[in-house]
Amino acid sequence: LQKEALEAVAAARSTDEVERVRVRYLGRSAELTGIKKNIGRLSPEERREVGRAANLASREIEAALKKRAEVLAEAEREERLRSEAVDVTLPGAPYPRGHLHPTRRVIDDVVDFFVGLGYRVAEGPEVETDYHNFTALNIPPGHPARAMQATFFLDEGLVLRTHTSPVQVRTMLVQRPPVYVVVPGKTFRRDSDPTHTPMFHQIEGLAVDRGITLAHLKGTLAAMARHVFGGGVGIRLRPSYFQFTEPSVELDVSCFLCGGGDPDCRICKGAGWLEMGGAGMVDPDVLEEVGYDPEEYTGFAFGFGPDRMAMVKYGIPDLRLFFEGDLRFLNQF
Ligand code: FA5
Repeated sequence: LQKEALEAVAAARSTDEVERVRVRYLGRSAELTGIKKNIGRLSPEERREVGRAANLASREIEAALKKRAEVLAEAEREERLRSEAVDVTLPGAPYPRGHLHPTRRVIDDVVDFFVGLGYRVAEGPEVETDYHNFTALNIPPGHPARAMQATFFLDEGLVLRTHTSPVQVRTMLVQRPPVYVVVPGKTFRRDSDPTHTPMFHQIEGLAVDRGITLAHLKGTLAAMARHVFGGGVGIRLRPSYFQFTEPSVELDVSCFLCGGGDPDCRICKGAGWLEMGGAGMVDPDVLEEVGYDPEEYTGFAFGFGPDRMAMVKYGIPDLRLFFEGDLRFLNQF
């Protein structure tokens, strides 16, 4: 039995195997353990003899196991060191470098511009109350203007905000004038075509102070357009309508690629002008709603679509490309 055990120890190839041999020959149900347990049933002479032999065998097997385990553990340690070794002289694997999404670049550009003018960045929730998204902006329940912004309605008077304008309301409710904020964020509408996606971005701006006029709005937007699209561009304000501004305008930027008149222009198709977003003088009703005195304060507000601005700036024909995550597209920027 002892010889067999010692052979098994010698044959063990790993510390795990050594442990299995130990269980097999010295464990609780091993043959040798059984012999020791039953020693009491033997005659006194046999008992002494068998006891001595069994103890000797145990000790020898134990010693052999210990020695074998030490040798194998050392070998296993060396093997591990070898396999985990790092060759510091090998050239490094190139790590792919990320970069900013085109929309993010436009947002950063616009926000930088307004921060430079002294505006503060404000943010608001993407899940918005019906009150902030519509009612406080002069769009009461049942008003047809609600249907124009294909809204994702949630439970209990909540919506996914259809524009960043509710942040105007949130800002004015907690701050007294003067207010100068710029608000980048995600917005949501049930839209999908080459120039509309269900999730898109807006950048809102709001300035409320004594003596603010439409001329301030126009000068600010013109400077912003030059900052984002380059020195040569001009802007145009077209009459428009929003419930929360009066008067309201639509902002166009002159085509910085062809300047207008080139029917093959990949950006403006010859129109010469590019639509950027809406703006206007804050409606006195909105100022009253947030507790400002419209006799004392006036303000302007605007809301652009930076995704559209990025389309124009980089000449991209389909907005949906922005949100598909295709690296062949994204790696071009
Ligand atoms: C508004 O959302 C107003 N809140 C803007 C505003 C703010 C007016 C402050 C006055 C004062 P409008 O629905 O036109 O306006 O959207 C503004 C811009 O968001 C559009 O010009 C366009 O650039 C962008 N936009 C609207 N819907 C989508 C869409 N589905 N996908 C991508 N861009 C969109």
